[in-house]
Amino acid sequence: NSMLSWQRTAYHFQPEKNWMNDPNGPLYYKGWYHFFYQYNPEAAVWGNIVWGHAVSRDMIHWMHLPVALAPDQWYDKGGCFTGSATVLPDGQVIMLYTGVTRDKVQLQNLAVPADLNDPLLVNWVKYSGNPILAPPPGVGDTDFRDPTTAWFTSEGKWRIAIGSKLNTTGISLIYDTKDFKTYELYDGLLSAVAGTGMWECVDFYPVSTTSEIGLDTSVIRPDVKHVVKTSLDDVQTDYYTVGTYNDKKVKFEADNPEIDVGIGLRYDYGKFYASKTFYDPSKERRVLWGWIRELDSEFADIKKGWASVQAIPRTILLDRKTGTNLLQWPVEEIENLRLTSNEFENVKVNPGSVVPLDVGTATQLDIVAEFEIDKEALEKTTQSNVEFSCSESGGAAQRGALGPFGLLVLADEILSERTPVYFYITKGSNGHLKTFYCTDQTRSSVATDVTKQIFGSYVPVLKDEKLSVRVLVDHSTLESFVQGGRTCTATRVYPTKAIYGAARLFLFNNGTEASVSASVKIWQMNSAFIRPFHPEETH
Ligand code: DQQ
Repeated sequence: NSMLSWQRTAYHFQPEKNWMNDPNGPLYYKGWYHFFYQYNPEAAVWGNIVWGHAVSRDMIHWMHLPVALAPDQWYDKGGCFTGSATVLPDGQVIMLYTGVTRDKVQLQNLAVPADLNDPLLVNWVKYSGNPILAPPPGVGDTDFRDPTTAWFTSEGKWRIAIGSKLNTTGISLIYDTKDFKTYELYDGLLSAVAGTGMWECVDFYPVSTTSEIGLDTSVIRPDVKHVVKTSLDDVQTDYYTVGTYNDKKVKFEADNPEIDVGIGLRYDYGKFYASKTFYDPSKERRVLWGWIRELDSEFADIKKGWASVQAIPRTILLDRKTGTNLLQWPVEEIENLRLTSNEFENVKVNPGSVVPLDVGTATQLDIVAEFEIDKEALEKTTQSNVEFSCSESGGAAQRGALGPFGLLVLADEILSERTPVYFYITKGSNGHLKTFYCTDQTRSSVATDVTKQIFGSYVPVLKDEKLSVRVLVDHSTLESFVQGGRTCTATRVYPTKAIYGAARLFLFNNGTEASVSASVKIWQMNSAFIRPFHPEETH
């Protein structure tokens, strides 16, 4: 086990051992952030699914708690699958989750805290009337899961959505309830998109069009838009769309049907799945949790004794400059882990060059970088690589006129391992510029049992904006937030040489025409305390 311990992260949430997947039921209660997650207590592979539970004051330092929900009833014998929390105005906490029977039938269930006076909500009670919902007629027994947080309707009821599919159309069913025990199926769908397959972990929430304040799930006002997110089972990818919700018609409509949920925007262009938001009333923000899976082999996971991490929770806002996409940014508390910093200003990186950034060990970093491309070269360049896409390109080794340029993270001194994270600009014959941000893992590790892809996407860059990126490096976990969080890429890398004191950081420019000027600030990051359950510590 210890042989592979360098891959363990220092400030991303992980259980002490074994398998973890989806985030479940995040909530804020009496000064504590609660985080639950799909967990196999017995092995580093998926199975025996229970709800792991941890609490935190700041979503960075954690204390593990006993398992909150385990399969001990006929309706969840096959596993306690994903679900969501609703904190009611009177303080009651409602947990809805999917139970799977021995025969794999998916049923919805209700659980509540055993003692609302316990801020840690250690013990949970399953409702005696469970299951509260079975697949309705026409819906497959194995296509009915992951209830959302409830929101309040103008008729004075609570409403939830549940993901499913009809043939190959992904759908979200709608139920109304007064007491969370009995439900009415609405005979229409919140949303449906042909060809997207099974919708897992549907999420639905409002975002403000006028301020940077996050909103409680029930807020319906003229100055909000709504977001629907779905996790597409077929491609294991989270898609969202921004649109309008009509409470009376119980209908969500995407602003742009061409980028409807499941076919347009992604939260993240790396490996980030089964995500879920919650409203944090203590800081008036909406926060997104997402699961980053392993990209090494199952054999390696078993050997190292654990699998998966959670992404750093992200604050979610509507991008009011574009109006069409969200902005995601690591919660501000992560900045409390920042230790010493190094700053490099206006470093010139010429075409075809690599520049070391001497920051010492480079395995736990928070990097903020800005790039300016030489204006003259930018103008002189004629048409260049209009058909570019990160995943279908040759990666950082493929030279264009205006890129790639960016950083080499988790690199060793001689670059036998390195993960380039970079911008790439294309230019149309009409002079139109398009910017991409990619993460190239093809040279990230000499290990052979690792999936090595090139991730990334187009990113909107508005007039007068500099190119900017924030990169979190945490051993085997890498997260990028581009242009203030317009596009993100979370992934896992498995260097064998670029570890601990041997890991280095570089700037690079593999473009052929333009030099770039880079300004970079780099913080060493402290490790988070993620510790076992000590009840006495909380009094
Ligand atoms: N994971 C859970 C399901 C969900 C899927 C089972 C998404 O409830 O649909 O572990 O990763």
